[in-house]
Amino acid sequence: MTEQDNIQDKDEIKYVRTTSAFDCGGRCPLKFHVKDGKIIRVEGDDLVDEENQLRACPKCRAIRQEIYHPERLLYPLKRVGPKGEGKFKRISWDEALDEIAAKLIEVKEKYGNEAIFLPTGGGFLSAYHFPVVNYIRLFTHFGGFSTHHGNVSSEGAVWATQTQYGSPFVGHGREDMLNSKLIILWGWDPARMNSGTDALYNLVKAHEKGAKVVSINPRYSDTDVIVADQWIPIIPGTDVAMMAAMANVIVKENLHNQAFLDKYTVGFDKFKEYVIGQEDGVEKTPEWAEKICSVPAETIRDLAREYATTKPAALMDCQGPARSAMGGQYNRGAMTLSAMTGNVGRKGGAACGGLMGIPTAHMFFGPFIVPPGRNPVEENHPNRVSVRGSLDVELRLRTRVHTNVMFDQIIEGKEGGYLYDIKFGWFACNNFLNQLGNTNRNAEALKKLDYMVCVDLFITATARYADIVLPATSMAERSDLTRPWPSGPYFGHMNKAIEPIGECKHDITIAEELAAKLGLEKFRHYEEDKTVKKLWRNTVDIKKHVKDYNKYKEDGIWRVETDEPYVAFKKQIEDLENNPFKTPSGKIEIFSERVAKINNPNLPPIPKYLKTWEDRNDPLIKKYPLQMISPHPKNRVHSELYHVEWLKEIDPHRCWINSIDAELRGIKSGDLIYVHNDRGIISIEAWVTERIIPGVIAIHEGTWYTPDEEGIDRGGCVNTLTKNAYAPCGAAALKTCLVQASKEKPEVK
Ligand SMILES: Nc1nc2c(c(=O)[nH]1)N[C@H]1C(S)=C(S)[C@@H](COP(=O)(O)OP(=O)(O)OC[C@H]3O[C@@H](n4cnc5c(=O)[nH]c(N)nc54)[C@H](O)[C@@H]3O)O[C@H]1N2
Ligand SMILES: Nc1nc2c(c(=O)[nH]1)N[C@H]1C(S)=C(S)[C@@H](COP(=O)(O)OP(=O)(O)OC[C@H]3O[C@@H](n4cnc5c(=O)[nH]c(N)nc54)[C@H](O)[C@@H]3O)O[C@H]1N2
Ligand SMILES: [Mo]
Repeated sequence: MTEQDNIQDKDEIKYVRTTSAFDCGGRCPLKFHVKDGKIIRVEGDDLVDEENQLRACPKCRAIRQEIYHPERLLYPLKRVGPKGEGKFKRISWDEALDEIAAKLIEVKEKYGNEAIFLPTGGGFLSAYHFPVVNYIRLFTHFGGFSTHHGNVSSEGAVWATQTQYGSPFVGHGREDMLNSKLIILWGWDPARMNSGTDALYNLVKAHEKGAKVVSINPRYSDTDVIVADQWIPIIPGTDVAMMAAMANVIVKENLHNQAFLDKYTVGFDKFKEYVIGQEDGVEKTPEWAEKICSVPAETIRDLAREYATTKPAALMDCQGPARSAMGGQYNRGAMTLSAMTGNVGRKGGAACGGLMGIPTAHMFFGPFIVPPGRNPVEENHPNRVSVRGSLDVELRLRTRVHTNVMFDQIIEGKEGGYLYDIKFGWFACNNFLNQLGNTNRNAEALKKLDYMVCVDLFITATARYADIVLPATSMAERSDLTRPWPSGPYFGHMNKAIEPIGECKHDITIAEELAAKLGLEKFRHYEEDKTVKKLWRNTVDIKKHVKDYNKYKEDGIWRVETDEPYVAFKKQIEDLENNPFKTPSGKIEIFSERVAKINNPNLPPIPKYLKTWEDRNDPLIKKYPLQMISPHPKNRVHSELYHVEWLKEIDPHRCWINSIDAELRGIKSGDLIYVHNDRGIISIEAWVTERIIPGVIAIHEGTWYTPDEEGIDRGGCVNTLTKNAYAPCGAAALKTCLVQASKEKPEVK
């Protein structure tokens, strides 16, 4: 079947069914109306009855505005002004690639391949031809490159699930919520951050069916507005104190499922010693927790009893609170409560762990085009050790810098104790200047680079620092297979609907053309259309389910028929002997020997509440009395779609601030305020609301860093304020941050 067969003629309008590949938890099936080679309209799923449709999100509905945005990059550009200023001139592909190739050869000769730095990122991550893989191939052929470790997104949750279950596939099919009697949203807000295209719909249905919904969140979230029967506000970063207190109540009142714990877990006794105070002489009572997390002791007690006695109950944790200085403890605490109540592997329960992946639909990072062997820079590094199965993040950091300090390495290099001196940066599929902690410092780092290339669809905040910017095609100009995160199960098929706009190219082509300039003859070439089908044929996971490729392609989606929703660890719970957990003990490890061996008090072998820097105990709180959280935006995917006016209207960029904090500072809704700390100053509109607790402000991540002459970020990028730091478990600590807010302009340092 050809591309054309997929497109039917009807009054000159052709319909192309497809799915997006954003780095967000949804995967919306879309129907493009194409006329004269242009997309004139976008519709959602209409292939099945209303009840079963996967309704497209606002971002996908507005996708035309992104594809045809006047600021979309059309040609290769060369920087003509100072770095960061944003002045570029058009050049030809040949000129651009010749210059880049010459620079690469020069850097390699002068400094070695380690000086070439290749970060990954979230752009187009949910498609199989993940563009960064092509640059990995390219630089591997070229003799190697340096990169980073630590998924900026989910490292806390990944570490926690590896520790406790030995697997990140902890999700249930979303329909399984209809089997729950109690659903606890512990930092989960699927009305805002897409967490499966069918997540909110099934949550609402479960609520209508009678499930009680309780939310534990410093703010009254959009999801709470729709379904929460009870909102329990909590101080950010203190969840594990409340979890330990719930465990304390459950143990003291003998409400735990001892038979489940005996059969499926190891180390519960150690955790019990901690919660009843035998370990450190401090009993983790609800009164103890109240002083830390501000949740009244009675509320904790009631919820503990309700959670332990309502069966089945789904505790839904997520990744956000784990993207913090205490990192994975939060997910470990949740998993432990789930085991104590026997909710793991059960219909209507939840294994917790924050990742929510289901293996059939997830197709976890299986890029078809694999690099030709290992990266020589790492392979030959004297400090390289085998890290298979290790939970010690420091071992992984022997050959790679941590993601959230990658810019520090650029500034400080070997002299500053980092691994490499970086000279050349290749940025594609990320806007990391904007998306990693301490953006002002990140900008200094990019100014210091000898040479930088950025491949993107827009001149992003990061791209403004590049020497050469290369234009990439959008999802409408490509074909691919796409993966939903936790929902379904279903598989997506992206279908090319229009020809590349301007001189945009697929990242595969860019890598191939540069390989030719570099004389890398062995670099394999791929034809997009052919590889997509081959990809389907060679991927057992999809092939097993998708029997009719032509229909899959034509529909842009293949729904997998299942008798009942997927339940994580069902096999383990039904027959542990033949299906052990993938941990060393074969059981759920509430106490982890592997973690104990690391011997770091800030990385305990059982889940614990830990104090951190920039929490309310930090003396810095006197100067910066507000905790800042930075949830994901409902109208963007991080910084993607930032330009789209329709989406800006949905949710204007504002700082949520409680009336008590606002009044203290003379702030009213609509005021332009300054939010600041020692790392930077942003200006942003205030929104005074009771939907956030006093002492906490919320600003959505992803608006673009736009410093003025004084250095005040007028774009209101949260990471101008966050810290370039990581947790002992490797999580990027982006949610741990103290700030001050004021109407007056603070002194600019
Ligand atoms: N629309 C949209 N959807 C997305 C994305 C997007 O950018 N836009 N990004 C996708 C990606 S890459 C990811 S990783 C996921 C992100 O999913 P998450 O990282 O889980 O989402 P966040 O929005 O950061 O946080 C979720 C909730 O936690 C609350 N919260 C913050 N701090 C605390 C705390 O200390 N304790 C508790 N109990 N709650 C807290 C916040 O108020 C928020 O409501 O979303 C995905 N979906
Ligand atoms: N303060 C704070 N910061 C955060 C978070 C937070 O919760 N709080 N969340 C973190 C999380 S979970 C994540 S995942 C990261 C995301 O961090 P990033 O991955 O840096 O975020 P995006 O804004 O999605 O950037 C993706 C870029 O890729 C480009 N792109 C898209 N498709 C393609 C393509 O096919 N080819 C090329 N070459 N480029 C393409 C897009 O235009 C966009 O500029 O942000 C993190 N940052
Ligand atoms: Mo993420």
